[in-house]
Amino acid sequence: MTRVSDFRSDTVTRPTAEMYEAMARAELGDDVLGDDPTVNRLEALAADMLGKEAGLFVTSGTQGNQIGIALHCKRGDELICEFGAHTYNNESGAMVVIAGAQPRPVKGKAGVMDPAEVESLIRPTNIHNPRTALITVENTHNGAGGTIVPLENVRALGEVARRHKLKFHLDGARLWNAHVATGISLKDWCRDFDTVSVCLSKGLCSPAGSILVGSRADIERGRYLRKQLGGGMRQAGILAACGLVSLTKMVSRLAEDHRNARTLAQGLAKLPGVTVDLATVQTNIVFFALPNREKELPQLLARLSDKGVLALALGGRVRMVTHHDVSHEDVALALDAWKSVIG
Ligand code: TLP
Repeated sequence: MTRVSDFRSDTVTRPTAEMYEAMARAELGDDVLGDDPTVNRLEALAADMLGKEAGLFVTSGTQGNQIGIALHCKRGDELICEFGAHTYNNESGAMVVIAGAQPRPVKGKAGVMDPAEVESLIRPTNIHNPRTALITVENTHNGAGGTIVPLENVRALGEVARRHKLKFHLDGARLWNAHVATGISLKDWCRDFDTVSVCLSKGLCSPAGSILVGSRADIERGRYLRKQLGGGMRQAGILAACGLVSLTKMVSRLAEDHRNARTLAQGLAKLPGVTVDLATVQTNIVFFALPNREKELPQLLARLSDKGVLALALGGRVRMVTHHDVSHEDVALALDAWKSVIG
């Protein structure tokens, strides 16, 4: 069988051997009744690591974000988010359906919004306007290429939110990568936010699951919303056992993924007709373009796949993501495959 190097996402990883063992040994209960000890441990650990009062194990990053948004926005409220945000572009319009909130996107630079611009978009109170209720940030920013939203920017946006009594939510699906790349503690990254959603299945090898953290009161209400969304899982300790391995063993190794992404990006930049903005390659995501060959992308990716390398076409560009299950050799293989496919 040909070896497959799957760079489509850091969600494609399989559970590690330690996770399979943890699943087999996990102490279980019924989490809807609140007595699954493994889920309770995971929620408490995540809350502690991120510096918040409480945590809620949810099915996915989308569910974590949407519960966060629904906690802070009433029907008809508006939230300010970055133009390329996952919550705005890739969550199937959920904020409109679930919270009933409408987005006010702001075009950022590499995913970073200008605090003055954000502040200028906050609606004055009158009967014509929707009420601005929430500012959201995505860190790292997937659509911008895994870029890090700098801490000073987070602080400045948090300041705007507080000044206008708005809530502040972080889509921290890949906050781990920002933490490892900068050395800034998770607690520091989370300090300004009311709620933070983090993923266990992106880069950290868990098969499923995310955690929403925040105040005890928000998380209590979040538990109710999770039930409404059908996210109440019973012996969820099976999954939480993997989550505990993710949080305790899998975070620091992300540095290796970052090194592999850099090698991949530098190699791609040397190929004829490939455009990569190396400045945006800050963590584990590489976006690149093949100018004037956008229409050929499906065929090029199919030929790449015949060579055992998988990548994704997103918005006219190619995205490749490094993770636990692709090695330095896979990167070399991918570069060779691209070389021959590009012709
Ligand atoms: N992102 C997926 C795709 O949906 C694009 C990926 O392969 O990167 N926030 C961010 C920043 C994300 O990148 C994702 C997943 C989510 C939230 C949603 O997580 P899930 O898929 O668990 O709902």
